[in-house]
Amino acid sequence: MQGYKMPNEFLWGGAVAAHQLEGAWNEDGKGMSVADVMTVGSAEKPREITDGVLPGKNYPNHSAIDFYHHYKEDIKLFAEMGFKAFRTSIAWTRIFPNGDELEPNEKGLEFYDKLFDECHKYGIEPVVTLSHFEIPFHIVKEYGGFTNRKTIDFFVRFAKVCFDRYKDKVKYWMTFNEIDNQSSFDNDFLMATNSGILFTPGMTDREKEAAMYQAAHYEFVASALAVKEGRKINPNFQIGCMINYSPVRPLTPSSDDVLLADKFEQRRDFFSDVQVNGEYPKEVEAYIERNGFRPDITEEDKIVLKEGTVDYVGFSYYQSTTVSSEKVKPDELSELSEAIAKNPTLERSAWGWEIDPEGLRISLNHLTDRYHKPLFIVENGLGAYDKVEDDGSVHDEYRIDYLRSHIAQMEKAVALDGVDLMGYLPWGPIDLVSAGTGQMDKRYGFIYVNKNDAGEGDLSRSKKDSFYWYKKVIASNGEDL
Ligand code: P53
Repeated sequence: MQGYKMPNEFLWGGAVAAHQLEGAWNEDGKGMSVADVMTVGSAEKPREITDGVLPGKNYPNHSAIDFYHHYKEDIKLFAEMGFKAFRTSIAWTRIFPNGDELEPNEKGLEFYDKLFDECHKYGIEPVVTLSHFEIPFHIVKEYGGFTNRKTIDFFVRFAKVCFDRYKDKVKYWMTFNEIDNQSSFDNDFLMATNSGILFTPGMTDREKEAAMYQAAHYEFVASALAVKEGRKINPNFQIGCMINYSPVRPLTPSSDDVLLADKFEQRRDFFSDVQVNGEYPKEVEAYIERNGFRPDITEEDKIVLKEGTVDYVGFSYYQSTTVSSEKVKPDELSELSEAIAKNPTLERSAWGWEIDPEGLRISLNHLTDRYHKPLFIVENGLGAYDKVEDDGSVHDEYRIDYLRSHIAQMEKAVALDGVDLMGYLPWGPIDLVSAGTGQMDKRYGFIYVNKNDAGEGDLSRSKKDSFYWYKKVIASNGEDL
């Protein structure tokens, strides 16, 4: 398929997160993170979050794909595909094992020195997320995660240490991964991963929602303070926010459905609104007030938010969202997922995620209109079951189809709609542990890793058909799809 050429400096590559591929969960002084207490689940069964690491449970992130010891081999494969950029995160617990120490763990810092050096060896630009679902479990247990103002200081200390150490190796940063996921505040997994919150049994929805607005506020302040510190350390840093973007549409043309879609969007975009504009949007301010949530927001916080706005908007795109006022009336919207209806025009993945390539072009246009900032697609992709043939090959044409159709829409947004896009980093260029289900068999990779949900396999790496296809896309700078 014929595509449009992207600008010369366009960052083609891929994206991962430390806890989903590194393994080595307790090596070289690493502490226990919230990801280390999550068991394996499936499309039907949610992951269990246990109280510490318990015997007899399967915790897939503990060993993952052992990138900690395989990173040289893996980066070499990324280089072979022609990657210009590689997004990963720094595991907070490698640097501050408990989170509240004053001094960092040197061994942890050394690992990322080696990793970033390895990237630069091939001219690959690291793109780094500071907090990607990896908050230290000690902060969760002892401080209540981000419901506690003290956690701001722990995060900012961590951010400063990373900025200082890697100031000449990393230019592109993001503060909190998919900070807006917590808008689904009754989802235990998303609250634990976003904000380090474990709800006590019997907590009401109102209490959960109040906790979410408090935690989100402290994350905004932590993010803004980090941005300010980062600029002092290296004025050339580009520091972005990171949201899980999903354009919202009404199921029918009724005014109630349209208003509901608008309310949904306002409540969901609130997170990036604050990080880009440095202030709360009117609708959410009114909503918080009307519901009496009373988060602790000081005058000093407001100044910090204004001073620490982000340089770009990083986002993941997997699917669009369709809402119906048959599910919830616009004025009664609180937990967002309650409003979601199935879109009858779209196909779904084996995990029920709706496939909507045009939604990516719509997203790029919406975000440009809303924020007037450079955008960066830092996740996109299809989780699928792969079949390994007798000769070891994987014919993943479904993955190629998904990515091709999305890239084609992305290219239209750049070439026809004038969107300022920094790059495209599809999720999981190498198979890794799924965040949502903990599975290995929910695969995104161009590179197959021999390991399954039960943890069996020799971890050997091999190239899928999509590997050769993506290599060609990058070599042609997007023209040859
Ligand atoms: P998995 C929920 C909804 C959308 C994206 O997801 C999400 C999640 C959390 O599962 O996560 C992002 O692995 C996230 C990655 C994650 C990826 O999407 O559940 O930033 O860590 O792996 C894909 O299929």
